[in-house]
Amino acid sequence: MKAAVSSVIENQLQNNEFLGDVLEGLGRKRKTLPCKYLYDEVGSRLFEEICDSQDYYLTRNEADIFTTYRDEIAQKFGPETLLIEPGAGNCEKVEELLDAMDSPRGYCPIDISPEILLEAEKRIKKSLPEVQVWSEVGDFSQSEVWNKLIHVSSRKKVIFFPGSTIGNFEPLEAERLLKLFASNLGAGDGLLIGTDLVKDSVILERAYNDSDHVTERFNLNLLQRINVELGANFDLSLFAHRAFYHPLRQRVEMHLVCLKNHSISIADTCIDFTEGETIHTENSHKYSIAGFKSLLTRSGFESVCFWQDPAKTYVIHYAQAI
Ligand code: AVI
Repeated sequence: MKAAVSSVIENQLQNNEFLGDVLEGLGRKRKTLPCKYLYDEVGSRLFEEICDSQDYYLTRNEADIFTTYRDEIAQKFGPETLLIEPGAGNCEKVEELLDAMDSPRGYCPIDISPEILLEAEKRIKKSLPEVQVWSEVGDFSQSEVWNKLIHVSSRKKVIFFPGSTIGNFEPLEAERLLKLFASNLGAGDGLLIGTDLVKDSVILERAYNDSDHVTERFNLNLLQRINVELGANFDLSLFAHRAFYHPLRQRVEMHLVCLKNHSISIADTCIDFTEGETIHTENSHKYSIAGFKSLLTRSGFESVCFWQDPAKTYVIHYAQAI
C-alpha cells in the first residue's frame, strides 16, 4: 500500500514538472518543447522503429563500426575496466562490447526508467553471467546519480555514450555534460562516444523525414502525450511534421508546424497558434571530426583515436580524461 501511494505521488510530481515545462515552452514567443518528452512508451517504440528504418542510417552505421572494431576498441580500455552507460535504455548496444572486453570489472547502466533497467539487467546477467551489473535509476545529466556510483571501485572506468545522443544537446549544454562526465572520471579513464557527421543535407533530411513517416508519428506523438497526460485538447490534424538541416548551426531541427489559426487549452491555460508558426521539438547537432575533438578538449578530455564506417557517415571517438 505504502509503495502504491509513493508511486502515485511520484507520478504526480513528474506530471507537475511535465506541465510546468510544457506551459513554459509554449508560452515563449518561439514555441518549444523539451525533446526528452518525446520518449513516453509510444515514443520510445516509435524511436526503435526509426532506428530500424532504411533512411535513418545512424544506428545501422554505428552498429557496423562496433561489429568491425569491437576488439580494437576493447583493447584500448585494457583489462578490468568498469563500463558506465548513461541513458542506457534497454542496454542493447553494450553486450557486444562487454563480450570483447578483457575481464570487465562490471557494467553500470544509468537510466530514468527503473522498469527498462530491470529488464536489461536480467538479460545481461543471463547472456554474460560473469559480468557484475550495478544499475542506477536517475537523470544522467545531474550529478546526484553519479554520486551513487562512487562506491563501485575499479582500476579503470570508461563512459560509453553511443547513439549520437550528445547531438541532442545544445553545444554549451553538451560541453556541460561532457565536463560532468570528466569530473566523474580519473586521469586516464575513458569516454567512448558516438557522433553523427556533418554531411550532405539531402542525406540528413531524408534521415529525419523517413519515407514510412515514422519520424512524423514520433514528433506528433508529443502532442498526443500532452493530451493524454495533461488533459490538453490538441487536434493533431492541425499540425505537420517538419525537419530540416540548418547549415550554420550544423543541426537538423525538428518542428511541428501549425496549419491553421486556432487555440488549445492545457490545465486552464489557453494557448493561441497562428498558421505557419512552429513548435520546435528537437535539435540533432552534427559534428566534424575536428569540431568534436575541440569540444572534447574544452570539456576536459584528450582525443585518443576514432573509428568510422566505410561510407564515413558516422564516428565513434575514444578520449581520455585529463
Ligand atoms: C536519440 N537521438 C540521437 C535521435 C537523433 O537522431 O537526434 C532522435 C531522433 N529524432 C528523430 N529521429 C531520431
